[in-house]
Amino acid sequence: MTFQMTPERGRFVTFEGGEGVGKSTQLARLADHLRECGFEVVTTREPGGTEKAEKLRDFLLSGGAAPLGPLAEAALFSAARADHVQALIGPALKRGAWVLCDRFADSTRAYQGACGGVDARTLALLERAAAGETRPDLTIVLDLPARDGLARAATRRDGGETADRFENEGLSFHERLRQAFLDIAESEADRCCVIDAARSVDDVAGAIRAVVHDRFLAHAAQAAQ
Ligand code: T5A
Repeated sequence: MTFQMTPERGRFVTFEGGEGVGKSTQLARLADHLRECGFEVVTTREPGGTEKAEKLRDFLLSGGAAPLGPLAEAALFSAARADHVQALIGPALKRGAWVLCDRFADSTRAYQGACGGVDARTLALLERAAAGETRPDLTIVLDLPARDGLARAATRRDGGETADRFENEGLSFHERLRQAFLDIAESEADRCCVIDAARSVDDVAGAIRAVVHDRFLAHAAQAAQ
């Protein structure tokens, strides 16, 4: 089905969750589906998405900022986010595109906040400075036991990648992380939707498509009839 209606401002959908839960896989699946529906779709990721932010990504994920502590890391993730929002996400939303982003500010709240100990008020200030009014319309939280996500991430690395700064943390860190994302989803239930990521790629993709159709496309489909 092709949808004729383009919203004045595009839709901003973020994918969140622990390591290896399937965010990149599912983001690509949803992008394909939305393009088949006739929408312009921009896919991107954090940290990264722009040339300057990708440079910060390399530094952060290689562990370069780790000795400075979680507050410095939060500030650098936020600096990358500010450029990303200003140069890529904001303009795309303004012209009516869908933006699908692999991680966003919830990752800072979970990794540097809940797991790193940076206080919520400081993170809220950083979030506001970096993203301003640009907030996700929908956040898909992919939920999977930490051990299973780490095993999936390790399988992906069989291709030759090495474990990054956060994949190297212990299992208890990743279990706290999983709970942190569930807590965020519970506290912002209007924005967030938790999806059981333990199922097959096709089943998870179907569940995400159903949420997106319910939230954004059901009205457009009726209007187009
Ligand atoms: N970070 C990020 C912060 O600390 N603070 C921040 O503010 C931000 C923005 C980013 C790191 O930075 C941290 C968090 C992260 O540690 P990254 O490389 O983007 O690093 O790492 P992740 O986001 O964790 O991405 P991963 O690639 O590890 O995991 P994904 O994207 O969740 O999983 P995906 O799709 O690559 O799948 C992993 C493997 O599982 C398979 C895939 O084929 C792949 O091999 N798979 C499945 N297998 C079975 N069943 C399914 N349903 C499957 N779905 C996927």
